[in-house]
Amino acid sequence: MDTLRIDKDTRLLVLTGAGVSAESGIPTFRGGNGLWENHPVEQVASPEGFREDPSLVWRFYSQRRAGAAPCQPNPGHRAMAEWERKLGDRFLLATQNVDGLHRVAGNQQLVELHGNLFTTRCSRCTREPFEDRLAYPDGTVPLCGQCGGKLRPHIVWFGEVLDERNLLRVGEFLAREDTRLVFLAVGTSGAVYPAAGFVQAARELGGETWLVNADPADNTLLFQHFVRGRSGEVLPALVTID
Ligand code: BV8
Ligand code: ZN
Repeated sequence: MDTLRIDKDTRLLVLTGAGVSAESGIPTFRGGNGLWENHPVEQVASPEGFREDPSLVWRFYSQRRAGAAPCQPNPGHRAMAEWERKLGDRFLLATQNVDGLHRVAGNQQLVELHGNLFTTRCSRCTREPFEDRLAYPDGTVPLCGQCGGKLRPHIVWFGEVLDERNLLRVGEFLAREDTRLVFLAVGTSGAVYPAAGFVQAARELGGETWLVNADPADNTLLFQHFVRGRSGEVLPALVTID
């Protein structure tokens, strides 16, 4: 198997998707054919879906909270935490996952591009998003204690823009000139933007590009290296850090 060597003059940007949490027992999007109870995920994970049927959306997220709560990081998550410990500020992890397992594994230089499953905010007032691990009973739409508005998961839905600060952090790490860039994508089908566009940006900046995935992704051809396999098995041995 190819190995990815990171020397003293190199920085590493990692992008992860649902595939890295599959071995922790969290279903992927592709695995379910993009469907949840026959609803296209884009439908329940969208502002339109919430406007039309907020209790359906809360049932979707409550089920995912209940499903994800007992799950633990796998060797793939732990390998990325180890890389951060060794590389310090020459490491950044951007995830599309909302399960929070990277933080549990110990990563702190972490950008949760699409939000967090166990955080809630108000859809009306500007109160701070807050930790909320509750799985609400079917049909319940929790209301805000401050303004009475509907509460919603603090998650980036389809059709909603990502937090500018998160995109800026990734953009600044990509554009640094003090070291050589390596971009590694893991467990992602490369179907959802803007995350799926990071590899193109890395290439344009002369970065070396790697993909670790169980199957070919929609953008496999944009990567110089494709290691086919399960991230929990591949990642621990993939990277050597000088
Ligand atoms: C936005 C939170 C401004 C919700 C998510 C450009 C072109 C085309 C479309 C667009 C575009 N720009 C914007 C869009 C629209 C849209 C988009 O990309 N649509 C797609 C479907 C075409 N993007 C947006 O709406 C974004 N907002 O751009 O705002 C705007 C708005 C409108 C129009 C223009 C601009 C917001 C996107 C974020 C949406 N929220 N998640 C929730 O989780 O509930 S996205 C969600 O789906 C995930 O976070 C993730 O991003 C994506 C799923 O992809 P993956 O994580 O890759 O998972 P998947 O199951 O697909 O693949 C898993 C892979 O792992 C597989 O390949 C499998 O082989 C592999 N695997 C499995 N097991 C393992 C493994 N690999 C290794 N080891 C294993 N064990
Ligand atoms: Zn409120």
